[in-house]
Amino acid sequence: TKRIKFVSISVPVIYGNNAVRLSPEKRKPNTPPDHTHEWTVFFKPVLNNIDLTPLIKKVTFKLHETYENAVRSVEKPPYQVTETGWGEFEIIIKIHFHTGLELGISEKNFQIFHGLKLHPFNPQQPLKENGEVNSILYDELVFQEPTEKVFEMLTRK
Ligand code: SLL
Repeated sequence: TKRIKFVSISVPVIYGNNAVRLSPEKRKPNTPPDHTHEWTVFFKPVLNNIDLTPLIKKVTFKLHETYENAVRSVEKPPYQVTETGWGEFEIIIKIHFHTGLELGISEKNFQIFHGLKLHPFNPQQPLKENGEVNSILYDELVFQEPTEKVFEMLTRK
């Protein structure tokens, strides 16, 4: 398989979390009493017309050790995990590509460290009426000198 020299493809992605306080109505019978929030952490391409599924084998979300099965594995979109809890911690989001694809150089072990936010943290961001907190960030997946196959996957619409 040939690499396309001097070409690099950037795929814009967003990742992060939202969180809401657990109201008595939202609580399930098995929700631990010390859990105060429900949150969702996610990863996705910004553009809807970009399909990363032929490239991505799975996305793993590594939660704090206080969680059972701390490494959550998601094999197809939406790449996200919803949980309840009481504390903030760092989540490691790791994009695992299919092996045998011979991707470019830079995107191997693409890994993101996301600080889970449950409480309002940005004085510039107006508080939402429903109390929801969002911490959403932008990044780029860069495929440097992709193979022809990968180039084609990323550029067809
Ligand atoms: C802290 N650094 O000490 C943080 C750790 C851990 C959060 C927060 C619940 C886990 C569970 C949970 O929210 N853990 O009960 O399954 O503040």
